[in-house]
Amino acid sequence: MRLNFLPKPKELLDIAFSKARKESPEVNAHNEREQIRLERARRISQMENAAETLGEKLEKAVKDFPSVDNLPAFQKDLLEATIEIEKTKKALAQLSITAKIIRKIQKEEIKKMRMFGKHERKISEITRGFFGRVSSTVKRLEKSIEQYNETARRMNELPNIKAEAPTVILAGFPNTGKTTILERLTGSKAKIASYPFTTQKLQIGYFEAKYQDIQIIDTPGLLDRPFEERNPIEKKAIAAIKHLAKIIVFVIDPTEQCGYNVEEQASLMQETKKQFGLYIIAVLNKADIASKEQIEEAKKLAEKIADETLAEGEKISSGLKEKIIEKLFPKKKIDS
Ligand SMILES: Nc1nc2c(ncn2[C@@H]2O[C@H](COP(=O)(O)OP(=O)(O)OP(=O)(O)O)[C@@H](O)[C@H]2O)c(=O)[nH]1
Ligand SMILES: [Mg+2]
Repeated sequence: MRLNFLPKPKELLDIAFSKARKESPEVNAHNEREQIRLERARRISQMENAAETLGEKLEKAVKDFPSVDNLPAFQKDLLEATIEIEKTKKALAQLSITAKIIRKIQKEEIKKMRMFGKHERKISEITRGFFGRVSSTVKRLEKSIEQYNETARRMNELPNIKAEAPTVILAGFPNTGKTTILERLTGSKAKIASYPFTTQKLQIGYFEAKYQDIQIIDTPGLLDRPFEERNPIEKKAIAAIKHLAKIIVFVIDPTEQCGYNVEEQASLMQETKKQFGLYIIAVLNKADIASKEQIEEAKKLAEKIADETLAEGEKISSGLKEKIIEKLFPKKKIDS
């Protein structure tokens, strides 16, 4: 769902006031008594109309806002990485209170109008009083509206990830073949999802197993370098991914064409294992162009860290997909 933004206070007031004016235009009666009666009625209806428009807009904004606490943990964590949830809750409360205050002002000023609006000057004075009070109340919403819009913007750009799908995360240095493996597994070009805190895009693909979508996520720029280089937002993103992932597929390039030697690659895998504490499948990729020795050396290092180690390459299948399915849906032992 896409959240709409709220206009700034001044704009909000303009919308409500000009609508009220338009819907209750000036009146012309034949005698003074009638004129006063009509003018009073006109002003009352303007007050009602303006208060209704403002109250409705504010209440709708609050009602439309999904409860952050009900978001799937992954999305909640992503959101928390970029906004302050408490501030958003306060902003929503402020919008809601303001809607109530406006309705209260409306009641008070209409009551005043009915009691004291006996001549033209008094009617204008009460009308000005109403619009003045409402204006200053709405103008105090400046910060809350900014916060509302900022959170709405962040929520609108949360990546469209299936929180309930079994998920595999790809990790490994750049150029080791992560995206290639994602495409091999899913048999399609990866979908690119926006990613709320960096310029990076998540790459997401799916394959079906046991009548379910298995979700594969490649996280360029996030899990492809040592962890000490992370800024606080990236650390939160990693925490978010942790909620989601069941398995890490760590891609190693035994040919070292990616620009990192196998020791460096193994050490990043060790860190990844420590960070996530998840089941790790090491894929020794590019087996079609790697020498036997290169594969052996990478394998020796990988096996010390990974739970499983497979070698694969172009036209060389390692059975990675089957391993993933096996791990996600372990066969239950049947007692006889
Ligand atoms: N020969 C061979 N080349 C491969 C294999 N897998 C990937 N490559 C090549 O390695 C290069 C990098 O592959 P990518 O899949 O883009 O690697 P990546 O890990 O996604 O890289 P970044 O997105 O930069 O992190 C590309 O030129 C691929 O064609 C393989 O199994 N065999
Ligand atoms: Mg890639």
